[in-house]
Amino acid sequence: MMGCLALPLLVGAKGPRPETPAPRATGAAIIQENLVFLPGELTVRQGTRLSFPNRDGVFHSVYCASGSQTFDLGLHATGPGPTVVLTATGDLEVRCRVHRRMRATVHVTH
Ligand SMILES: [Cu+2]
Repeated sequence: MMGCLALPLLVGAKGPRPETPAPRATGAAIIQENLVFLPGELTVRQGTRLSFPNRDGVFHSVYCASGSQTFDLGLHATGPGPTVVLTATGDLEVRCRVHRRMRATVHVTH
């Protein structure tokens, strides 16, 4: 009679271990919708490419004038939006030139 060959070969195939560090150079997004940044606060790792999709039917203009890194991504219409690579650790306050109340805080960590 044939034996059962279903051997327990799944050892070590359970996905990432808890101590596995987060991958580098990942992407993240802050969505612009209903005239706010979503999320309004975000923590990412240094090297992250941050994108700003625009889901509104109006232009937005993303910039950061102070903090650990400054940038001005300009006006952009509805669509995938501009991106920026966060090269420095620290805190950033992202704002929109068109809508002064739009603000988001980004924490960039090692
Ligand atoms: Cu805006």
